Amino acid sequence: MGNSKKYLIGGLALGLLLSQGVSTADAKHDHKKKSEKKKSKLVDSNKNSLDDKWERKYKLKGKYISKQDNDKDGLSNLIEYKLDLNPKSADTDKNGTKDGQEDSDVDGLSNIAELELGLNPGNAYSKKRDVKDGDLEDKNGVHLSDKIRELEISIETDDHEIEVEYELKKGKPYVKVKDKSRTIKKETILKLVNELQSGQEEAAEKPEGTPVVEAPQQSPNTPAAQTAVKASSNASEEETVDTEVSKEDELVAKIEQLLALEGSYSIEIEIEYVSGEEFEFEKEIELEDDVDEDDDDEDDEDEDDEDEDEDDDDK
Ligand SMILES: [Ca+2]
Ligand SMILES: [Ca+2]
Ligand SMILES: [Ca+2]
Ligand SMILES: [Ca+2]
Repeated sequence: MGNSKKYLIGGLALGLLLSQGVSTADAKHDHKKKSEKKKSKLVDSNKNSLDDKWERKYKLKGKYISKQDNDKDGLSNLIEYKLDLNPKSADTDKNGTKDGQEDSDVDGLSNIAELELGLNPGNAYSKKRDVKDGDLEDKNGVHLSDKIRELEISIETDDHEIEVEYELKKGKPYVKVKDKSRTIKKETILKLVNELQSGQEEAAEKPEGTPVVEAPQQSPNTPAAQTAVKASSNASEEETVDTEVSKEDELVAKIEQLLALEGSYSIEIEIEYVSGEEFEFEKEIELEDDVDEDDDDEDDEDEDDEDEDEDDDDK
């Protein structure tokens, strides 16, 4: 079933392709059909680059609607039209990923990131014919798909608060720091982002690389080798989980070191990569010196015991 459908579509595309150049007895008929199709395909009476039919379908009116973002998903109506998305739904396919963070052309970069980087979100090879947009490198040799698009960090210590915002705007980094202790510089945040971007690559390659390194010493045809491969693939699953957990700790450690944080603090982090991948967590870091609740707990227990004794007396 699936296969025959595929062939049918393939045949149709080929037919269209041939009808453009080859002159046959049917050519005149085809041409008429084609121009009719073209006519009904794009009528743009208010010249805003949006098809009238499409505007009617989504009840969008006015010359200037192409630049508007009615569903607040980060994509203008014109981009939604070009990518065949719903301009009135922030998550067209309802998979939990907003249209802006979707990767419509599957090149490793989210739609919104491509617009920020001046690339075409509808073409996986919009810059170089043989390099996918996500595999392009920036001037520091970082793959575009590993880059951070947005980073937000909030830190609360005993005596001050820190708010950090980093964003790629038109391909350029933009940093905002609110720091009551006035010790954190924008350069520090840029350094942090650079470290996170290069660390991202290592973390992603680790789980895939491990089984390949462990397996090759034995001949792959022996049962023992097959077991070994099986075992190591199981191990890599566990490792993946471990990497996820330690990624948070690694990140906190890096931030603590770079921002020279001391004592107990709470931290909230939100990262969105250019790939559309999002990462979010919060953590409380408590120094052992600051934990003095043990005495209080013991007191509470004593009180509880007394209460129970009293109850017994009453009965
Ligand atoms: Ca939109
Ligand atoms: Ca949308
Ligand atoms: Ca979606
Ligand atoms: Ca893309």
